[in-house]
Amino acid sequence: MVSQKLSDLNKQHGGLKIDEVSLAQLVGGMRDVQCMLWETSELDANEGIRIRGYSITELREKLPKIPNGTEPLPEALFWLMLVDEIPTAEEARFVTDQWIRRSQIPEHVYKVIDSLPIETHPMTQFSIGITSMQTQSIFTRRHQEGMNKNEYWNATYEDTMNLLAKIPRVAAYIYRRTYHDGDHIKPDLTLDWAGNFAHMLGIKDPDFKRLMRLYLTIHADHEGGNASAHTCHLVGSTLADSYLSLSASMNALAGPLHGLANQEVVSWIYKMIEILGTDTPTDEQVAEYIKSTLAGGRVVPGYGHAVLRKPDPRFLVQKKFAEDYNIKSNLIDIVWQIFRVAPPILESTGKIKNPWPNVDAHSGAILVHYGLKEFNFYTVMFGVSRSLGVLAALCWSRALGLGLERPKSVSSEWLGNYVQSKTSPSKNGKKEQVS
Ligand code: NMX
Ligand code: MLT
Repeated sequence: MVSQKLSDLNKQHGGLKIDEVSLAQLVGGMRDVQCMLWETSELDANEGIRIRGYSITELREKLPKIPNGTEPLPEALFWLMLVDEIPTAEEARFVTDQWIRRSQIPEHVYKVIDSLPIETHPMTQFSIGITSMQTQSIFTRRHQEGMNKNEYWNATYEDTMNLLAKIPRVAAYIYRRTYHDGDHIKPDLTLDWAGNFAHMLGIKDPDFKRLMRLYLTIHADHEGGNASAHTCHLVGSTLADSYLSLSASMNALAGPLHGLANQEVVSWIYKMIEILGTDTPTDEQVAEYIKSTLAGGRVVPGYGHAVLRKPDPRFLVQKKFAEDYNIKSNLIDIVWQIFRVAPPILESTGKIKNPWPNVDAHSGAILVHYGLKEFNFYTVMFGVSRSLGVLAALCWSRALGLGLERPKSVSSEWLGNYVQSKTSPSKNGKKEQVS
């Protein structure tokens, strides 16, 4: 068993050093420091994400689909993350059925969301909606009843399954409330998880259901260090249940340097179109716009990454989807034009480590094509998908019995003193060097 193996490793080799931390890493957001366990995926700087060993291209190809379907089922990805095996079509169907059965939302959740001003950002509504469902937590109830720690995994699994079943409904409710005068669409219980989400959003094109299957698969997991995953892990490590851990995770995703970038990309492009007065700009005009963004001390949204050093395969697979489904629009052309024009400009700054697009550079333009134009909602869609990865990982953290996360912090004064102690002459007259 994985948990036994881990505990044996820890007992026998607990003192083994697996990484070091430099001062720059401490100050600079802990890039690359290997200090957390995450079972479901691993990120390679050049190859991109592998979920249980499978690349984005392999997932698109190998995961089960609906009968005669073309895109992977996110249900199947969830099974893969949890079980470490690609499920059969029947096994994926089992997950779909479970989520249909568990999808009823308590009435008070709608009331909580409806009590918020209509202009409340959809991510805020989403986070509050998830928190308000915490009344349903099996883990928290059983913990109060004195649950044995060996049962934590099971209670977390039940909460996770209940929560994932409900997430698309909450998200669609927020969308229809905010942008369609509360004209809600009943779920279609014959559909798969992503297909039903597309249906409840109210976009009728059958290809949009296909897009949602792919979209909800590719945004699900990006190893453990990204802010939404790490937040879920940290909050979960206090034995907060799946609901509390996920809503915290969604608050991290709502930041502009993280998931909100998908919203920012589209609004940034629209601003360019407005300034230039054309949606067919020349390369020179796009280049000028990028340079003016940089000169204004702002980031170019959708570009750069804390780990990746090549174009994000999640960007490339969305480009491929647009090509496969023959999706054409001026906005998509601009996204591809920026892909051509931006990297050399970003590279020429000499400081941006990755001049290539990330997942968020492409997603919005395809959504606009299908009529989902309200870009403030885009991060909620990312969040629906990210729920799969962070909650699968939370189940694993419980199964492995991982403890409270609590790193050591130091002050800048401590750091200054430490540097001095390592670099100033010691008693024997020699300088100690920091390695
Ligand atoms: N535009 C302008 N400047 C950038 C960009 C960019 N796209 N990317 C990095 N830089 C700057 C960065 O701000 C930093 O500047 P300074 O030294 O003045 O503080 C410098 O380049 C070095 O940063 P890196 O080490 O290359 O990147 P880091 O790991 O610090 O940050 C991101 C990673 C993703 C936060 C950064 O690339 C960024 O802000 N990108 C734009 C926002 C975005 O697309 N976020 C979405 C990420 C994916 N997701 O979904 O979460
Ligand atoms: C993600 O999907 O979480 C983003 O690409 C950010 C990251 O991995 O750091």
